[in-house]
Amino acid sequence: MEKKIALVTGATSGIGWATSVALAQLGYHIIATGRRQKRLQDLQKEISKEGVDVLTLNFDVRDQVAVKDAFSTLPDSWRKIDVLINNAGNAHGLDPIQTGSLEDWDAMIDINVKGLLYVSNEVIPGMVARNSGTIVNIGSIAGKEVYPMGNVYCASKHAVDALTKGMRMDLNPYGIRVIGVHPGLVETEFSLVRFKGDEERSKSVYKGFQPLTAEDIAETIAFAVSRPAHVVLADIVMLPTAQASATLVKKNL
Ligand code: NDP
Ligand code: 8X3
Repeated sequence: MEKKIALVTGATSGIGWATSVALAQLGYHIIATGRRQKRLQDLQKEISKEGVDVLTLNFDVRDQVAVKDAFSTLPDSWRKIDVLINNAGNAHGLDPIQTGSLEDWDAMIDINVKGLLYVSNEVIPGMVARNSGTIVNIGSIAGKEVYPMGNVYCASKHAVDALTKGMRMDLNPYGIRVIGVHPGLVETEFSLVRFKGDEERSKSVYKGFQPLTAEDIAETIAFAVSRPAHVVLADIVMLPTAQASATLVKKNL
């Protein structure tokens, strides 16, 4: 088989880690990216068991220069990226708009929106030149609905949804598939980051019902990516059965 390469951002944890493993199991060679170098090394060890090659790139998606520099180090044999998983992202805080922190707002807009664009900007020209490729943008139920105190996080994920649709239109002439995956509640490090390391508060988000796992999402991404070239699963909203909307979750507490 011709070498197929998938690049996953935010591969050091949660959905990105599980997706890197799932795509390796499909035979993709993996470019795993994130800020935590030790985690990237651990992932590299785990994925190597699947018999594929793994290359790690250590950069902060907020840093435009660092993104460019990281891509410039890619050896020629790793430049033909077939699949891009734009996954890096987080919520920072859960506060009403009147008391929200500017630092949190900057983080969410810079990482979830601008970071996704910086990475896409490095990968899309190659896909266009080759008239092929698959891009998966990880949005959220927060990109389909707004919930109290979700304000800026929801705005950032609505932007991801808009960019997904825009990419699908602009890249349509080149046969590039663009897929939006919009999960509801998935138990990862997401809430730990949102609540700034408060483990108790973070665990309470997932109490009383069965949340999705990172592997549930990864399995769906792998399924979408592995459809025949003429099929695009354009817009996937994936919720735990206990969740009916962004705010309606059946909990047995
Ligand atoms: P995690 O916190 O477990 O993972 C987030 C990943 O993003 C980490 O690998 C982290 O890597 C990376 N990341 C964060 N900030 C940066 C940055 N500045 N530069 C580079 N990488 C960064 O959360 P999830 O796996 O749950 O989140 C993955 C995606 O899924 C996000 O886009 C999130 O918004 C979305 N999502 C999550 C849901 C959930 O309920 N968990 C539901 C819907 C969507 P590192 O810190 O090493 O840089
Ligand atoms: C993560 C899901 O509902 O916590 O995007 O915002 S939610």
